[in-house]
Amino acid sequence: MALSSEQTHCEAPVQPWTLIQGWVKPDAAAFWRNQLEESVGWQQPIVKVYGRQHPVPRLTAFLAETGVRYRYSGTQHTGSGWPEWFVPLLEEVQQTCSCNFNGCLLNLYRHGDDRMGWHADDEPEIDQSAPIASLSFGASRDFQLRHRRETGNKTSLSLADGDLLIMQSGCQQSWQHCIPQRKKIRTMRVNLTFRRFEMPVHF
Ligand SMILES: O=C(O)CCC(=O)C(=O)O
Repeated sequence: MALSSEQTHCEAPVQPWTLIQGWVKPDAAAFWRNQLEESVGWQQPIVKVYGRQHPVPRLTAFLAETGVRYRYSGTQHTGSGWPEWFVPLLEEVQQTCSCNFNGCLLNLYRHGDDRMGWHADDEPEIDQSAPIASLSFGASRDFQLRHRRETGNKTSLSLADGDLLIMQSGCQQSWQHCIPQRKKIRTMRVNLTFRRFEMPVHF
């Protein structure tokens, strides 16, 4: 019986991401961490899980070009334009990733109890032909990935202050990721995921 190429090769799945450690230098990272903590309108959305309402275990915000729409944590968010102070950071990320990102989801983990469960950023409004760039400031946190075909096999990256992780196009279709709880961590972390959204079509 002929074996398919998948059966004959049994290769580990390719890892479609690139981690650039220290992409933002420490002084600039301290500046951005403070700026983000103070200038962003952080919120703690409430989500319904098994019929009960729970606050999500972290703070969130959404910045985007006017008109970009994104539904997360049960709520529809609409971009109202990039704040001026944010543009220099956005432009650096766009240049490194060669991608004209039009939205950014921000997460603030106040301490190690704050976390994010397993998921993929594969919602229909995200342009899956574009990369997703994840920029971290503050406390180092483990970022775990697992392939959808091998969910018992986890890869863990430590994302530290100033690190830029680029998840290439296609990553979200095959891989999931999470930020697990780490009880011993007492300091905060801010993470920005830059994304390219499809613009709504108006008739
Ligand atoms: O905080 C992180 O590094 C991950 C954020 C994330 O998974 C997301 O925004 O979808």
